[in-house]
Amino acid sequence: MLLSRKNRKPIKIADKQVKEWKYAVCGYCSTGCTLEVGLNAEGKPVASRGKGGAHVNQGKLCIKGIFEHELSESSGRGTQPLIRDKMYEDYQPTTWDYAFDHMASEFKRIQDKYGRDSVAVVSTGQLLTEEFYTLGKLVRGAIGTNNYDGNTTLCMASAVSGYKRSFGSDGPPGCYDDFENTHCLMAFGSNLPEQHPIIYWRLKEALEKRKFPLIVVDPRVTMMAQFADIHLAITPGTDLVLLNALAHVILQEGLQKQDYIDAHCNDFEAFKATVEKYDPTTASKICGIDEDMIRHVARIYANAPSAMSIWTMGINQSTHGSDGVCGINNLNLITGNIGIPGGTSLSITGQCNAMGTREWSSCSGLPGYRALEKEEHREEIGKFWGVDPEFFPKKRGLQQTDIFPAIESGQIKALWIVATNPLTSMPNQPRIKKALEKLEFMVVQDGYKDCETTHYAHMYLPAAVWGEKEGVQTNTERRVNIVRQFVNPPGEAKPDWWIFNQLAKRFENGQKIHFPESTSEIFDEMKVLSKGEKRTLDISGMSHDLIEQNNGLQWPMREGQEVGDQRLYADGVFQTPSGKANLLAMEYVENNEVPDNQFPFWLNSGRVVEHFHTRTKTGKLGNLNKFSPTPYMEINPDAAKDLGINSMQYVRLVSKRGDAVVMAQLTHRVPRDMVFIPMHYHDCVNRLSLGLLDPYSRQPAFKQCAVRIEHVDQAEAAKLNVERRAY
Ligand SMILES: Nc1nc2c(c(=O)[nH]1)N[C@H]1C(S)=C(S)[C@@H](COP(=O)(O)OP(=O)(O)OC[C@H]3O[C@@H](n4cnc5c(=O)[nH]c(N)nc54)[C@H](O)[C@@H]3O)O[C@H]1N2
Ligand SMILES: Nc1nc2c(c(=O)[nH]1)N[C@H]1C(S)=C(S)[C@@H](COP(=O)(O)OP(=O)(O)OC[C@H]3O[C@@H](n4cnc5c(=O)[nH]c(N)nc54)[C@H](O)[C@@H]3O)O[C@H]1N2
Ligand code: SF4
Ligand SMILES: [Mo]
Repeated sequence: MLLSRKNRKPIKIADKQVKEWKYAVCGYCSTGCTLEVGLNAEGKPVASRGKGGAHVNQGKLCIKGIFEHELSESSGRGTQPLIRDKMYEDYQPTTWDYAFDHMASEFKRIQDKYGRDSVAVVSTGQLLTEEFYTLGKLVRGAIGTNNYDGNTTLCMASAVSGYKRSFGSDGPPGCYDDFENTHCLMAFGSNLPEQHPIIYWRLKEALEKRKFPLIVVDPRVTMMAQFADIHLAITPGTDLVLLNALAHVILQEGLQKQDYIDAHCNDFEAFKATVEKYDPTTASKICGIDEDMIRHVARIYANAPSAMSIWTMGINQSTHGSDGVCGINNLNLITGNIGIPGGTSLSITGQCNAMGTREWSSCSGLPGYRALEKEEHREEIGKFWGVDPEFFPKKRGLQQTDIFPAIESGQIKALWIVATNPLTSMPNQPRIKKALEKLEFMVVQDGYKDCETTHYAHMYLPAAVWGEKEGVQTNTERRVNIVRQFVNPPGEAKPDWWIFNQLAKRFENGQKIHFPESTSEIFDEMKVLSKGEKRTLDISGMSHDLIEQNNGLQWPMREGQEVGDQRLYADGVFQTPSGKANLLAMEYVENNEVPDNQFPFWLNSGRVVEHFHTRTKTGKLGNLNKFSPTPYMEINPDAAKDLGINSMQYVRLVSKRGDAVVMAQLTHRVPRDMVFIPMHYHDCVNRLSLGLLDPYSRQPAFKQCAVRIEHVDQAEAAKLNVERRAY
């Protein structure tokens, strides 16, 4: 029955009774949306809203941001330090003092017995930048192990490596405003509408004002591909071939900016000789893209007054991830598209503070993009911290993906995991489990005590998470923004920086080095270290308060500047010894595990909009988890028909490493010879993945391996799914 207009009840949004709004930057992805969290009269977070006028998001948030305040009441949080003698025994509560004493004494015992590097530390892209700096100081300056890295090796390592090889330094050179200026955008293995929804919104806004071609390279028909003008459904793992072929066409047709190349690039001749071999006819047979389409795209890109490329995990997580990044940089260098409005190589970063760890954690060297390999940098930091520079190693140690094999081989005996969940997120999980069982001592420091990796530890340290501590994060466009504390951590959980400070006191050097007692003081210390005429990473013009007043500030921002620089390399001067960028000549080597008769499907993996990573957060929020609570795969309906698989039926996937049971979702998003599984579920995609490593970045090729599909008993599979999370 239709209600008359008079009787209609307007939709009423419940009044949340917000008494105060607190400033924060989102703690999920690297877009860096500014938001405000509403507190009620009791100080309880009851709402989140995008901050109007904030440069990045202008009042908008995606679904994760909208419900972010609900995290303050989520289950599974750790409230006191826990300890046990042996893996698999029950944990017992302990005091912070005992936990620190025990941890330091175990680390020292193991270091005395097996050498300093037998203790490994693996961190994250999700701490505050001040916390990263403090952890680096503790590990490099006091504990003194060289086997120190972060989960960014699973994520951004190829981008970092590629930037360093091409431009002499890390640091994304572009910004979101480039969308407003560009005349062509090419996106490689990046699904913005789901993974960076507000960056996508910025792109869409720009496209609505002024149309320009959008070209998407992805083997799946992602949401981004559906919005594209041209979708290049590339054969997995072959982006370098496409990139070399695009360069081939540009040089052959004389479309390059020769003046820019002559003035600002090294090694043009060697580069030219290599790409000469990648003619579109040959390339198309490898990368699966029609040869005329390759020519067409090359012409559009090179003829645009300005053109930009963005990329994310489809490039980085590959056996030639670093080469792929350099290939993108090559393309932009030869077309003169670096450092100009709308012309850039912009790596879309992953976690909320993946940039902060690259800049300040000392994982890959020393703070502020300094290198262990450079004597002057060791001297400078040694003097600044008050430690003997000889205490520092002279080159970088193992990365995360090499640390686990080193546990296997007995080289590493103790492991400290900070804010990452490798049992779910590392490739080849069966091998990771076996490695962890070999450790003499393992500590997990996480906001959630129920994260899967805790099952393998001897000690668990409860950390404060987003909104329970104060400090900065850097987003994809080098914008530093601040999270203010708006709620207290539960029970005895403590901010990570406080935990690092307390542990430092238990080490000889740690007693000599100054560890400030607040994050704003830590930030001031970083400012001093960032100063320098030639340094791109200069934050000396910023302060916590200025950052909030401006809704985030970009680096470099030197003392005296009102805001930071939007772009790097606008002057065409790069961070290499010659000041010129390197054009890199790179051959494609076929080295993936590819489908065969026994394992006929490509296994691709990635993300969906409602979940974040291993679901320690989003799996707990009904408003997000309800959209995809069950592990599933995308499979093409034609392939499903051949195998007799119906929609919503459970199947078993099998690879050479292991097996996983998932539900089938029939969709044309994937080609007939590929399945796609969201990475978010435990005991799922990474039981199958191989994770061959890129030779430069050591990043795993999560996106490529081979599987077969088998039928399973439906009732048994459903039961397994209920039990899966409770193990
Ligand atoms: N909702 C949500 N957002 C997130 C995250 C999250 O967990 N959830 N995580 C954040 C983090 S840490 C990251 S790193 C980013 C990741 O952001 P994205 O990289 O955009 O996300 P993915 O889904 O991992 O992978 C992107 C695409 O790479 C494609 N791909 C696979 N193989 C190839 C290939 O050989 N070549 C090309 N060109 N493409 C290929 C896949 O089909 C997939 O569509 O997202 C961030 N944002
Ligand atoms: N198959 C497959 N695997 C993948 C990927 C893929 O595309 N496919 N992507 C890879 C990528 S790009 C990434 S980035 C990784 C992510 O992999 P992980 O880093 O393992 O994922 P998270 O679930 O984000 O783990 C972060 C942990 O930190 C905790 N935490 C959050 N905030 C804080 C804090 O402030 N302090 C402390 N101490 N703890 C905190 C969370 O509770 C969580 O347990 O996964 C990788 N694995
Ligand atoms: S786009 Fe990223 S930063 Fe913005 S609200 Fe969503 S998860 Fe947070
Ligand atoms: Mo990531």
